Amino acid sequence: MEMEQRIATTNRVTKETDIALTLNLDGSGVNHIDTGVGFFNHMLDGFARHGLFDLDVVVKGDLDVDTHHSIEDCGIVLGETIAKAVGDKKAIKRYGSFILPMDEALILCAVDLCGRPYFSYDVQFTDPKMGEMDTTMVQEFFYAVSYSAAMNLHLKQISGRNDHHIAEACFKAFGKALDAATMYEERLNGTVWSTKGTLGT
Ligand SMILES: [Mn+2]
Repeated sequence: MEMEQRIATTNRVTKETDIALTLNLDGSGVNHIDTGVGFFNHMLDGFARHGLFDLDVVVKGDLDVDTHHSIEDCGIVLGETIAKAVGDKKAIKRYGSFILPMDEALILCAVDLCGRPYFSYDVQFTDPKMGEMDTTMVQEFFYAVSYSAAMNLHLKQISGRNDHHIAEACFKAFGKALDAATMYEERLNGTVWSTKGTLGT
């Protein structure tokens, strides 16, 4: 089957954030990420690199308040862009999962690009912050992604003690799971993999 590159861009401006994001699902992990939050940049780099997505993102947010709006809105925009990039979902595998180890941390991520948002999160952090990023924002970010992409997303911590490892394993596992779900399945011959015949809603 012919491989066309699936690229989408979203620009979103509110009183709290100004975000420009471009995602190529058929990339190689090349990325330019500037969210204004160093630890969050590091997380998105892990997502893009290990999902083999090309990702350009610039977030100008109200960091004088805190990191909340910048990270949550980036999740909304990433989810929207994923939805645009997968398009009609013809011939994609739809489901993807990965269990990603990072030293003592072990994180399970499973996604279904089914068109219905659902978010299940079972991850525990010890400290309130990782760098400038509040640990609670990991949950807020993935919730926003799952709802705006209309995907079913499960993140489950199997083990882990170090917050940096746990968070990074979540982002990398999500990259790997989403990569698996967006890959083409040739045996579908261009059809949508659903008993309903659609992966809309
Ligand atoms: Mn790291």
